[in-house]
Amino acid sequence: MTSTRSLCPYCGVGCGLEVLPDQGKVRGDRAHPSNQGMVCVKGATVYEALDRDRLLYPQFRETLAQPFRRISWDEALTRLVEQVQTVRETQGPAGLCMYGSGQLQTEDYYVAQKLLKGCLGSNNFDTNSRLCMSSAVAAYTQSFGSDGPPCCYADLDETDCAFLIGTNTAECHPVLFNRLRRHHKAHPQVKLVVVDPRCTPTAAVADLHLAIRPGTDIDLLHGIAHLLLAWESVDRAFLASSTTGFDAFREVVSHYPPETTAGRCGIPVDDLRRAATYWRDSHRVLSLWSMGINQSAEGTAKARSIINLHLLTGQIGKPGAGPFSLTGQPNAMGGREAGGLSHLLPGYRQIANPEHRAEVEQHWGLPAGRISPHPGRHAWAMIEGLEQGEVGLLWIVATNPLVSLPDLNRVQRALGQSPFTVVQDAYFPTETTDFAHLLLPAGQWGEKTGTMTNSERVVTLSQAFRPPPGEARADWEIFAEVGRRLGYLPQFAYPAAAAVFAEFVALTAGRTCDMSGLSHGLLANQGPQPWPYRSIGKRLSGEPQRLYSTGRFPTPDGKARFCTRHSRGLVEPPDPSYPFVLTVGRLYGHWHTQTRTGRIPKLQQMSPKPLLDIHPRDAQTLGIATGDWVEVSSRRGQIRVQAHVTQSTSPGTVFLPMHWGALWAEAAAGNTLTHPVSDPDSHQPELKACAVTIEVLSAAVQSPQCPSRAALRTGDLQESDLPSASVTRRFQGSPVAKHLR
Ligand SMILES: Nc1nc2c(c(=O)[nH]1)N[C@H]1C(S)=C(S)[C@@H](COP(=O)(O)OP(=O)(O)OC[C@H]3O[C@@H](n4cnc5c(=O)[nH]c(N)nc54)[C@H](O)[C@@H]3O)O[C@H]1N2
Ligand SMILES: Nc1nc2c(c(=O)[nH]1)N[C@H]1C(S)=C(S)[C@@H](COP(=O)(O)OP(=O)(O)OC[C@H]3O[C@@H](n4cnc5c(=O)[nH]c(N)nc54)[C@H](O)[C@@H]3O)O[C@H]1N2
Ligand code: SF4
Ligand SMILES: [Mo]
Repeated sequence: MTSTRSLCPYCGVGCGLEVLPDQGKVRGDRAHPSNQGMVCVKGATVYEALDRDRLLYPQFRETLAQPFRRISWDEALTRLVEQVQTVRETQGPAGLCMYGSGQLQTEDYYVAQKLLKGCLGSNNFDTNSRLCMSSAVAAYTQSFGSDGPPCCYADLDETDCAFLIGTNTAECHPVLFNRLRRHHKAHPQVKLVVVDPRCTPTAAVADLHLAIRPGTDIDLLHGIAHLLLAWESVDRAFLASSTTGFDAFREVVSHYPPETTAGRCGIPVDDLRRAATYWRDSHRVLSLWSMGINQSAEGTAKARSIINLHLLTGQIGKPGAGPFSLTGQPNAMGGREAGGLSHLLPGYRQIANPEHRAEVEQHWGLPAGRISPHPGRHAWAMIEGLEQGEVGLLWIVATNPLVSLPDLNRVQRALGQSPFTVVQDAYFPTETTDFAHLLLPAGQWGEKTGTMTNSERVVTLSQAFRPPPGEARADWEIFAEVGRRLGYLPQFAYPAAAAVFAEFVALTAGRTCDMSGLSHGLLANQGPQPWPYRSIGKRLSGEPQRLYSTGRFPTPDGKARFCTRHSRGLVEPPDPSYPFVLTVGRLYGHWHTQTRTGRIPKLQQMSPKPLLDIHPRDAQTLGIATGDWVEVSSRRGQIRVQAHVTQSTSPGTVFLPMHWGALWAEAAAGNTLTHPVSDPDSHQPELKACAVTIEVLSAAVQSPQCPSRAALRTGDLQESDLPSASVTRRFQGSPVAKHLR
């Protein structure tokens, strides 16, 4: 039986998979350090989506009103290159945009940076990571002087107090949560605190659940700091040797006394005190956070306020402690390393830094001054650029923005007037392919060899085990071919992905994310490795890697910086016209816009339709029962879904899963309602909160169903095999299984 070592293409836990192509299935890779054989239901079933509704050939149409026609790769690339040239001549490089994804491999990312930022001179490369963890990047960079989560998964086994804020780890990082729960259960003194407006499966097993009002995280965190200072439970030595800005911070948190703070957060003051007591009494505190923190117009300050608590108590750089941002997508981390945001360059470098630009230009064999000194358009600025007629080419790769960007009606109008949109995806149709002029078929997981980095900085080689179907090609190969056709032959003469990786890691030498000792060969032979992994002075193998254990940070003075921002609250707080806060997030069994999970029967059956969670008290006021159709409206649009009356959400807050775009339900996309206002530092939009009103619908408008769409998505669904017995058994025994239906 042949098997191939691979990596789960879903979440940032980064579970190693062993693929058994002969049997058409996968199992957890016991040799992988990050999951040790565990997988969740998404990883276990991923194989099943490989051959469903794939985009197989390049297709083109002049206008969005026309049908697509199949064309050759040669014609597709000729048209693309012609458009690039036209835009360069008429609008300049600033008219060229690529919108990518944390689901690309590092090699894809790197070649795209070289093409856009290097050869074409356009820094307009951004990704869906802008919607995901850019606030964490900004927070680490501002507080520590560099990006990079300082912790590792072994910390989950060693902590005395896990402080989970704005993260539904049980559903979204299930294998990590199981690991944490094992430790929690085995050591009754270990505390698990969950801060979330909803009582999620994560919160359900916590020692303390703080159901704060959406958007009051900074109040809570400053309130905890206030108490720790009042109790003098701070690490004075660490404060003196390793931090700056403490006096200003103390002044800020003096405005957050317990009673006022608890009132603003909507929690009992005793619960606030208890949370602070856990911080005070625990030797090792590990904070985990994700989208409840990052997706906010003050996401950077929220994340930095978590980091503040670690600086205040010296809880960093030691086992079981530290501020740990959980990355969502499988290669969000690799994207950061490769410079995959519009203000970054490879190797955690900044566009704005002239030395960084010069280093990269030299590495790429380009003339000095080629890389523009101005950061490019971030995701939403690309939409604005389309509105203003300043974007002549939008090239969308491995993301489905017609579901995932905020204010979808506005996004549709903007894409509707795009002169030339390329969509490079593995599946067809998606909501976004409706807005494409040119479709390029991409090979996906298992069809291309490349690397990804998970939340704990472990780099894994994901090996191909089958060729791409039809005429699909690896993303990096498509970028390289375009580069060669534009005349950059030496820059894009890669014989294989291994050569791309070799060139990339050389550019990380001496940086925080130093991977200069890694290669595809080494990763294939020795398995996944965490960075830093230098070519000289090789890291100590077998030692969990933590950053900042010396108390020195990569800032000019070597000290970490306190964040001294006050809480501002939500951009769009509820008011009499729009009295509820809508929060949009995830369910265990689905992945984002369902391009894969929607095509896997077992997962479809787990969560067959979108439901709006509403608290019994609110449901009673509105006269809503479970199953009733409701219309949810914001200042930007309406959706229609069935209600699910449940205690799992707080009064005043309703929850909708993000997984149902126009292809999967008639009018249920949460982002029809959300607004695009974003954090000033990270430009991450406030996707977690907008004000809505809810109305019960009459029977006449119930259950809208469009037969063509229903057929489209169910046409080829077949009974599938269940995941392999060992995986299923392990999963059923896990805490997640017990809490998820
Ligand atoms: N099953 C599944 N797993 C996934 C994914 C998936 O699509 N499906 N996607 C992956 C990706 S890309 C990501 S980014 C991660 C996301 O992982 P998570 O961040 O864990 O998931 P979300 O459901 O987006 O949001 C987390 C929680 O934030 C809470 N929240 C909302 N507003 C606030 C607030 O103001 N304060 C606080 N403290 N909490 C708030 C919500 O109630 C929600 O429970 O998941 C990854 N894993
Ligand atoms: N309101 C609200 N909105 C949100 C969020 C939220 O919590 N609330 N979460 C945000 C976050 S954190 C994220 S990460 C985004 C996710 O949103 P998206 O990125 O839009 O969602 P996906 O469904 O993961 O889209 C990935 C696409 O890539 C394709 N694909 C898969 N593999 C490959 C490949 O190898 N190559 C190519 N070319 N294509 C491939 C898939 O078929 C799919 O179309 O949504 C964001 N939007
Ligand atoms: S926890 Fe994440 S990486 Fe692991 S199997 Fe599940 S989806 Fe894949
Ligand atoms: Mo994400």
